[in-house]
Amino acid sequence: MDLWYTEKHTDHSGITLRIKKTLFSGKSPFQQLDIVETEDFGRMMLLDGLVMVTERDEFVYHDMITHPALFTHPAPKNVLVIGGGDGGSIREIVKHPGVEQAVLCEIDGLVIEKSIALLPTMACAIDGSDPRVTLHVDDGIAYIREHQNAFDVILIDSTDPIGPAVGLFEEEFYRLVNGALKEDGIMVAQSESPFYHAEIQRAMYRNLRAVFPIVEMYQAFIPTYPSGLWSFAFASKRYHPVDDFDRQRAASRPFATRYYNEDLHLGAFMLPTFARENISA
Ligand code: AG3
Repeated sequence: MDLWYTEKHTDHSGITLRIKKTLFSGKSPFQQLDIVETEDFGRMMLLDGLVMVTERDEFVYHDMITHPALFTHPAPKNVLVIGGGDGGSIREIVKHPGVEQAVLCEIDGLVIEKSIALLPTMACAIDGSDPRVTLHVDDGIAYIREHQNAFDVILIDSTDPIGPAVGLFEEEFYRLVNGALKEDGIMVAQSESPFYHAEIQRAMYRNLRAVFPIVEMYQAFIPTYPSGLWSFAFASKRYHPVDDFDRQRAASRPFATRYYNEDLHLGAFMLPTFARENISA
């Protein structure tokens, strides 16, 4: 059978991947979840028809949502991930030996359950094997409200601002995140494609700047996301990701990375002009 899946990025373009077979397809109270086997990108998870991760390129996203903040903060011990039910972000966080507590707060228990069953290369640290990791199946906004002044780093590993993730792009939420961070804390949030999502970026960065003194955008190449050019928002109370970066500490990291490195940490914050303009105040 000749089976292809298309995620439309606009009404007239998108990405198309050849599918070998469907491993899971079902609906949770929050969204449609599908996990399929592709020909070129390994297993792939979709939420409401949008590509969340593939086994082949998830290393880019998960290196880049985690390591820039964890190597900018001088000693991150308590780290929270909102969303990220596949476990890829937690897998990277626990590679840092100084991390004492890694909390995952994911609204959709089905995503966690099916990731543990079908995406073991990503979910390997949320399967109960690491005592530093705790899982909460809960609304991230409610969780953050109840855990003020508790974290060094908070990562917002969300889907697009439609469906359950809408509130994670609003100023009120960023205020709660700011309060949940310690006095020198850092937040990183996935911030969509500079190529396709200029309007979302403009609103998101305006909201972040209303709350955090330091707000920077950085980029990564993620082939299966809209346009391939993806971005992250770095919002910080004290440390600047370039000026306060300890290159030597990142260079002597005690684990291997396939995308992140000490040069790329700096390069990722250097933006093409059109991307800069998306977020110019
Ligand atoms: N977070 C998904 C980013 C949004 C992708 N958007 C899209 N395909 N339209 C992924 C979670 C990985 N832990």
